[in-house]
Amino acid sequence: MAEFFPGIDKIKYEGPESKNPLAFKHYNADEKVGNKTMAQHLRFAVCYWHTFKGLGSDPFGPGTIIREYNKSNDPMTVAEMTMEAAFEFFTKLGVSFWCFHDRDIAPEGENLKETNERLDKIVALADRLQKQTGVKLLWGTANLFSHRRYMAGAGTNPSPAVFAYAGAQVKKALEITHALGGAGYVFWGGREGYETLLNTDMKRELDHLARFFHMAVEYKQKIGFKGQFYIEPKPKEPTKHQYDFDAAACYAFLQKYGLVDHFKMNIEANHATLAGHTFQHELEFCLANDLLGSIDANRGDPLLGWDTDQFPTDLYDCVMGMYVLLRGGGFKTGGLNFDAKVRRQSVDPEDLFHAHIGGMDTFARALKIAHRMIADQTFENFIKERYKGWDSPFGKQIEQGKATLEDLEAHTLEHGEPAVQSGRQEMLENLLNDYIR
Ligand code: XLS
Ligand code: NI
Ligand code: NI
Repeated sequence: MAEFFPGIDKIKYEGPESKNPLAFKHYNADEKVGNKTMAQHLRFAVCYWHTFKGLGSDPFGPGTIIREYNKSNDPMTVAEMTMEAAFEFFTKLGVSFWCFHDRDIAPEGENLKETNERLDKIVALADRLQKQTGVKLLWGTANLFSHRRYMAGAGTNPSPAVFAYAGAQVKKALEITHALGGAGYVFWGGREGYETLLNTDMKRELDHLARFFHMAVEYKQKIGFKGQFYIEPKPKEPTKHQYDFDAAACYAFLQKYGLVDHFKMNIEANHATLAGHTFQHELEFCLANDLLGSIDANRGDPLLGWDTDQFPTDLYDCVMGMYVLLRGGGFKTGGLNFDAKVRRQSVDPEDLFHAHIGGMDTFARALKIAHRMIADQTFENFIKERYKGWDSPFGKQIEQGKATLEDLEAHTLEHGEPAVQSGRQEMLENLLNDYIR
């Protein structure tokens, strides 16, 4: 088999003192943090689309990156070489999982039948490589946003014919995810949104999207696919108004349409910031509502207002993310998928390794820090103390729904002006910085 990343060996852990850029300084797969190894906690996944199909194009110019595995005029040969390169990369990097869209791994044919035959061929190769290497599928998904037929959405398209095409595509994507033993399946609403209400029936589109999800749930059950379904919120891009704006909007949608038992969230850091939230906020909302599922690890740029999908290197943000995740008991079916791309000038294959090593090291540090924060209960104890009034008989009465507005009035008349207490934000921020060393 050809080697696509020659000169790069399996990436090793060399410890924080190492100066080798192609070694881990913090991620030590088998090292235990609490009762799980780092690998078990973090469940890193490499995404197929940015890492192997992304070539650095932007709105101002085509790709800048030339890869060996693209050097053929036959699209199926390219697909096969890319799959081989991908598994070489996963193995050398030492990740346990990968993620893909149907259209990342195999090119579309002349019609759906030919497209599905192409998929089957590549899936057979992926299956073989998974077995050879032990790398597993974290989740699969369908690309319902690139082809022009989906320009007005897939499950929300004004045309039932497009809705049907998308359904057929999801049917196949579920089958191949199942065949590859996927631990989950993601629905990101690529173009499920709108540009102008002058041409959009919002209510009808939302009803249709719910139907679409119900059909997917039914088919999942029919074929016995046990993987977790996730919705991935994003507020804008590509459409101006995405229906899956943030975790709260998705939760409202799932509740209204009776879908809440079938989905968790896949939270992407850069989507959270696009929605005007922090990564931590989105995860905390999921924790509060039993929606924690999986994570698309990346970051935006505070000076750029779009989904820049950069590799996560901001330790502070990653600590806050891990702090929520660990408090929620960690990943079950999910993992940390690097939905991130190297910059346009990072044209060497080696840059892919630097990018992932940096992201993995950052999350390994964040894991250890968050673990210590929780072991010490520093912030939890502060919060418990701050809310302790609610544990009094009066507080309990309210929480249990046994108090009326008249009771509140009587309490206030008796006790007078409530005492105020400091929120101690600066002290807590200083304490947090003591952990992040
Ligand atoms: C795009 C999304 C996409 C999903 C999978 O912004 O992050 O990559 O993760 O369709
Ligand atoms: Ni994503
Ligand atoms: Ni994204």
